[in-house]
Amino acid sequence: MKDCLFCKIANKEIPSEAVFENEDVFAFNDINPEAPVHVLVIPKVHISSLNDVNEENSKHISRIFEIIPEIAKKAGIDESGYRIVSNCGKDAMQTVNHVHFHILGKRSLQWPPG
Ligand code: DGP
Repeated sequence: MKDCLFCKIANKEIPSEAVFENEDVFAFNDINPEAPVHVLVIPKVHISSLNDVNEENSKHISRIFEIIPEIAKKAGIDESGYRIVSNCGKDAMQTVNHVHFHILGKRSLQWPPG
């Protein structure tokens, strides 16, 4: 999608610190890390939010979950643990309208989130 920040990051029009890439998925370090490990994982195709996941595009989301263990292992958080977050919409404070999954780790995380 033309004016989408994360489409531009996935297309390398905007630089990022990439940590993983395959034909469907791009993962990069969050610009404002909330934990020592804070990676964002996105589908390369534009899907605005979790509300727009459907039977046709859900394979791009499942690809993300196939590679999360690999990213976690590479980041050294597979054994200590980590949290996956996807903010959807206003109340959850989604700020970028391209579905993304935060991987947060390497510190003790609180529950419930604010
Ligand atoms: P959310 O609030 O769930 O929509 O999270 C969006 C995240 O995206 C937020 O943690 C900051 C991150 N972010 C925003 N702009 C950029 C950027 O240009 N580069 C990178 N690497 N991360 C960004």
